[in-house]
Amino acid sequence: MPAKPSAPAAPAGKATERTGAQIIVDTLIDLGVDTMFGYLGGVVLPLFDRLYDAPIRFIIPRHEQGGCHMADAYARATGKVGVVVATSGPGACNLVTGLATAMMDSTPMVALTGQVRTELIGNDAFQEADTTGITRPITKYNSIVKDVRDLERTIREAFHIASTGRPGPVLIDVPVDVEVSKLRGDGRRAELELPGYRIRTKGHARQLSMAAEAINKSERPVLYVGGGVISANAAEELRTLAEKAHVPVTTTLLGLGSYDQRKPESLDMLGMHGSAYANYAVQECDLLIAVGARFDDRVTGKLATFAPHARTVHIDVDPSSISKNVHVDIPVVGDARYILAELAKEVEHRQRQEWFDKIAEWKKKFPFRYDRDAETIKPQYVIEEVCRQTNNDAIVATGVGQHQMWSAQFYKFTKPRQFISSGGLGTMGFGLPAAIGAQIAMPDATVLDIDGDHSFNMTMTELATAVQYELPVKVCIMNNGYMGMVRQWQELFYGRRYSCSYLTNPDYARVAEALGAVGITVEKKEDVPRAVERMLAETKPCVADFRVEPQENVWPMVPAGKSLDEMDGLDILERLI
Ligand SMILES: Cc1cc2nc3c(=O)[nH]c(=O)nc-3n(C[C@H](O)[C@H](O)[C@H](O)COP(=O)(O)OP(=O)(O)OC[C@H]3O[C@@H](n4cnc5c(N)ncnc54)[C@H](O)[C@@H]3O)c2cc1C
Ligand SMILES: Cc1ncc(C[n+]2csc(CCOP(=O)(O)OP(=O)(O)O)c2C)c(N)n1
Repeated sequence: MPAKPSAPAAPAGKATERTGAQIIVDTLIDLGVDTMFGYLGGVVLPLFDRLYDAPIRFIIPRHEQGGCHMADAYARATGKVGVVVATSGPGACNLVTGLATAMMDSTPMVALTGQVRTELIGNDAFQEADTTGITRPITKYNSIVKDVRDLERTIREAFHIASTGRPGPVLIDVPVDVEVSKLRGDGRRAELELPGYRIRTKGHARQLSMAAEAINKSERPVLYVGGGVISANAAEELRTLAEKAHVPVTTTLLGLGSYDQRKPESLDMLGMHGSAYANYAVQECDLLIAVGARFDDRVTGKLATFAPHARTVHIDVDPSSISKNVHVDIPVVGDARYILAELAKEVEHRQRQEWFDKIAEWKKKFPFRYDRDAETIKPQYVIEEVCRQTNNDAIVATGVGQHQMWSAQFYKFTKPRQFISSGGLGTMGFGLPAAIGAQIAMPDATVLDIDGDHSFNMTMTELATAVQYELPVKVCIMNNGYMGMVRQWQELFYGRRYSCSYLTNPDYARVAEALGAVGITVEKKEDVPRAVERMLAETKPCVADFRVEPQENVWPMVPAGKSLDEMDGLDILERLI
């Protein structure tokens, strides 16, 4: 267990009188915060006044949801805690989707919300909402500070909780009277008060040995790797283990980038829209080594028939994740980085020729494919072209839907923190603000938002934010006119009754131009490479509207409730040879 952190001694000169708002700003700076996102309102004006000349870069979105996704993506791109601010009532309520998104995907974030005066709480005061009540189930922890003496410690606790163990969003609600009340000295600083909050990082030595022994004995092992390996910064340790023991690696949607997909051991993504070779390998393996992955139903399909021949090792920092959905034979509770490094010391190299030959056959028979000869623009083609022209090196954010799955299938990721997507909540509208947050974090990187038209519609107003802060984000809209993923389900499971899944879209290039960005419309297949080149060369935010084939489907697909090896679309993929 790591040493319990304590609040550091007060910096010199702080024995003077400070307001709550000043304490917030001083504490954030002391915690290393240099960038924040958020929106103004009456009860946070004291805080914004103190931020006016603070050495913190403040990004104002056009909607609090956008700001929350920006802070989330900033955290995903850097591993640091993302910080978002909102006013009471409507401001705080607008954070709900963003907090739930971060909670589902275990992103370290701190949200600071203003609240009405302490004595008015519960009185239906102007712009009052029960923020802690509303956000309790969608935060790792939340609290309201009613005494300025508790403010600094509570903020320090929030950062500690958000960033340790299984990361997650923490919300601190601060009534405006606490922001303006004055405190001489440092308040009730002492130790962080977190009884019951214990993180196990090292794992049990015996369990570790059992896991290593199981790997050494296995003829057909598979590493099933999730977002936990990325949050643990354990990609290097994963590579060492996989190469040393010679074990194929499949990742979840959120684990993409934790293992270089160009390597021969990579099986790409598994699950509902994962590769056939990953899904078959999981169904036939004799040992499944899950690392920082949570056996989501999009991954397992029908639980009763998931990995039926496998013993299961599960490495996870959160004990409540273990045996939650799938029985685990060898649990190892601890930090993925430490555990993978320890395991690598104990495993032996084995050739496993038969196993790798079988996988090679599946890979040859069922690669991700699409009709390259089609006359229309296939979305997969655009994504492949974007991947080629960015040398597999861009940061890719997405919305939710078919384009998200094609991004996961056709952009080959090589490093962690490169793919930023809402997996657990599946939040349409995440893409553009996420790209903005990532671009703020990584000013020199090429940052793309590969988006669906309807996902983009939800938060496209944030293009104005990208313009204001001169962020060269590139938005590639896979414009099929439909809510494509919904249309696919209606085609396959609702007798092609396309109820309400088609909407009229604006001319996105003109919308982009009106907001001060660059707009490109691409209607012909032969124009795709040049359009991508132009988009990548733009120094302003750029929206490229690719008018893609409207009826394209994502294959393979494990229909909900089916086993992982009962994939639809394999015949279609085979015919495309
Ligand atoms: C339209 C749509 C389709 C989808 N289809 C697929 C699909 O086909 N395949 C797919 O994989 N997903 C798919 N998803 C995403 C899916 O819903 C889940 O979000 C995803 O599978 C969860 O990934 P994960 O298991 O890596 O979990 P995460 O949510 O990333 O959880 C991380 C796990 O790691 C643990 N952890 C965190 N930090 C550490 C640490 N330091 N050390 C050890 N453990 C740690 C956590 O406790 C947790 O258990 C889809 C989503 C959408 C919206
Ligand atoms: C906020 C939100 N509302 C509804 C949904 C349900 N949903 C999932 S995918 C989808 C359609 C997405 O359409 P689009 O963004 O155009 O992407 P495409 O599937 O066409 O690539 C919908 C409505 C969701 N995931 N998020």
